[in-house]
Amino acid sequence: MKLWYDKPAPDWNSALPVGCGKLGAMVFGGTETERIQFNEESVWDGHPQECANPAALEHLPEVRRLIFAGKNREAEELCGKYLLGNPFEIQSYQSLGDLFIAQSFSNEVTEYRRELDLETAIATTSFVAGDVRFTREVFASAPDNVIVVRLSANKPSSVNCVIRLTRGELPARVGWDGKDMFAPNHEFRRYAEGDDSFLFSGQIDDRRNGETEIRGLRFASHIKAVADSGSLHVGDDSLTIVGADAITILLSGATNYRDVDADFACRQAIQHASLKSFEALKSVHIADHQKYFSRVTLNLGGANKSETPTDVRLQAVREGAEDPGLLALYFQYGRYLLLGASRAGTLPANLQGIWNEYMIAPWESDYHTNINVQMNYWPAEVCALQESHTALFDFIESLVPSGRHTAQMHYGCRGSVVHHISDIFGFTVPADGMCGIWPMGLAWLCQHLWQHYEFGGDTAFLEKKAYPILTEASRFICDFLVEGPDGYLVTNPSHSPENTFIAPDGSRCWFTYAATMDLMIIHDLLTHTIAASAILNADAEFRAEMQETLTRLQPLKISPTDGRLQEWPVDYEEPEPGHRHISHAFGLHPGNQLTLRGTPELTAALRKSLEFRLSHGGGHTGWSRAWIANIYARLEDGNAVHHHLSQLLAKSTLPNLFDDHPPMQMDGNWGGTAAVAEMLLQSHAFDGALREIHLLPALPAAYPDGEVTGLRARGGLTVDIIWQGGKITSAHLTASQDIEFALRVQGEAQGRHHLSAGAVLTL
Ligand code: FUC
Repeated sequence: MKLWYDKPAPDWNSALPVGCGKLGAMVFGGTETERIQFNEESVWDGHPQECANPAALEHLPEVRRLIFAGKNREAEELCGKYLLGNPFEIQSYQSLGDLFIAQSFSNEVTEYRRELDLETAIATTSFVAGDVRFTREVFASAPDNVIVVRLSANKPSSVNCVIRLTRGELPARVGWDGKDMFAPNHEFRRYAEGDDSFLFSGQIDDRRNGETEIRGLRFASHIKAVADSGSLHVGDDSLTIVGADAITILLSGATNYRDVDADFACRQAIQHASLKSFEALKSVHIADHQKYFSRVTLNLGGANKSETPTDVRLQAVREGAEDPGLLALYFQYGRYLLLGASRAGTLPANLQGIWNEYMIAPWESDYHTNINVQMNYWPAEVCALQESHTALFDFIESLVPSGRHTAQMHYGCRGSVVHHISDIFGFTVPADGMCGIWPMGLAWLCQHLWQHYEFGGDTAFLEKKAYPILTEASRFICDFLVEGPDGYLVTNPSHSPENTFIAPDGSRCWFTYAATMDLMIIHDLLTHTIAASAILNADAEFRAEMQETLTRLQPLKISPTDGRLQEWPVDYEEPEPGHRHISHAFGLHPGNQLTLRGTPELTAALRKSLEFRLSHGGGHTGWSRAWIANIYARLEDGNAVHHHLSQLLAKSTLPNLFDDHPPMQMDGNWGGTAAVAEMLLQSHAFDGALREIHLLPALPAAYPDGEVTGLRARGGLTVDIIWQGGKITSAHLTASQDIEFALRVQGEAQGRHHLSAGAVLTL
């Protein structure tokens, strides 16, 4: 379980990530110049502000009228003018800084290797210069809240180096919008402290549009070097170490986002960590990481290629080679990355997880709620990282008050709403162009709260955390729905994420009513809120209202001309038939309104829609490809899953195995990880029926032999499976609570089973 390379990283996309949820770093592994670019999760430009647009509500009735009258283009003009928030943009998540370590060697460097060990969460670079072997270890410690860098050598007094801590110093690189992606907008001071420390401290200058007051976050980063023998010298710009046996550098980072003084927080973290030896820091870190990471193991068979560098293996896959071991590594890397980007009590993983080298990142490295942030957490429950999932729940909860205000101001609705992008300052209004007018973000996010309950069975969590949010989202939906032309309840305005259609007058439009994805998300949300209110025996009246709403919801439609599941209520022509979003697949995955056996016609129609998308170039972004793999897993087509996962590796994966949207975006990693789990285990309760646990539902022929342990199924089961020659040979299902379920193995029904808490079913 190692990613390894025989050369230093030429760029960020080859550097290796470490992270502990709050702090993250990218290790380049340069020999003479080591660069460690680092992040702290809350280093965001911007500030909390009123963004609701008072004009929105006034124009909503006219927008609705025009859409129902088939005047989609006219409606769109009004949407653009009046329905967006004010302001209708968010600012970027930023890099915190860089640590540079300069070492000079008079001899040639040989025996170079850099690696990331997923089991210890340590990035190690080692090489020989002259007759000395140098080793550098880097890890991000969650228990100690610091990044630890250790430089050592196998001969005494050999470590000489100059360490610099800096921020935003890199040469300009211009992004797609013509802006310098590295240009820092900060007030900033760097200085040495004491005889072994260096720090920077400053504030993000977030003044825009004539604002005079700086309201940006204050940030800080401190380093302290602890040398084993040798001498340590503090200069104006750097720390110099001469003749040490080894040195340990402790690096901290913080902002005042959570009302703490950033400098104080850094100083405190370093003080605590410096009470421990390097070995103690390391063993506490490894134990903490392994507590989560080692819960799941996976072997997909194939030749052992661990002696081949990871980038060489990836290149071979790009050229068509089969490498099941690389996919297993990619799966575990997805788990590693989620642990690195998201822990209980942290902010959730953003578009780049926690790793971002820019000041103005692609898409601001934000929270996109029309698939991306949800995909980040698809593997969380099934892959036994449920604690990481809770970071998302805290974030969702934090958006509810602002979403309530937006619901009132923009739609005159009760409840709470989130649109398609957000930041850490409670942004919930429509933004970022027409595709921002999509009030389904919170409704979709609620699926995650319900899932956490389904997997873990924690009724206190359901009652205290999940249900209040589900209710807020459901109230908004019940108020937002209006009666459509066929007498059913519909959303209006409505659009299918980021996709357009050709209206009858020939114009290309975003908005209609009742886009299929809206209907599916609403079905998902209301079904779960109804179930939750029944379990908790709460709000009987509202439950009845939701039940009534569900029965009156516009039904899904199959095209009478080509048999595809329609993306919109009208069978519009599509200007971009290979569009990256496959939003009308929501009902099959990640929802379960459609199932292979429960809704065969709709599911077959969806499959046609998917095939149509693919035949027009669909799946061209990493996350889109990953989603398609998940959808095929639900369609129980293992060979298609294998094909799309291979394409994900071949076409959308960078040398450090980060997903390449392009550019780098981490949702594809997590979507791919989830797809591997989805091909091995599914667990659904369809339409209120008994939960079905399906072992190896979509095993590809390419992985005839393998073993997985520790996957989680809904209903509180932990599942281990061994298969050989394409057939299951044994399985253990361990129950954490009483459960009655229907068992299915590789497509074949295997009867009903009952397990009491603690019992194991052995096959
Ligand atoms: C959605 C996607 C894009 C990209 C962006 C961050 O808008 O359609 O492909 O992933 O999110």
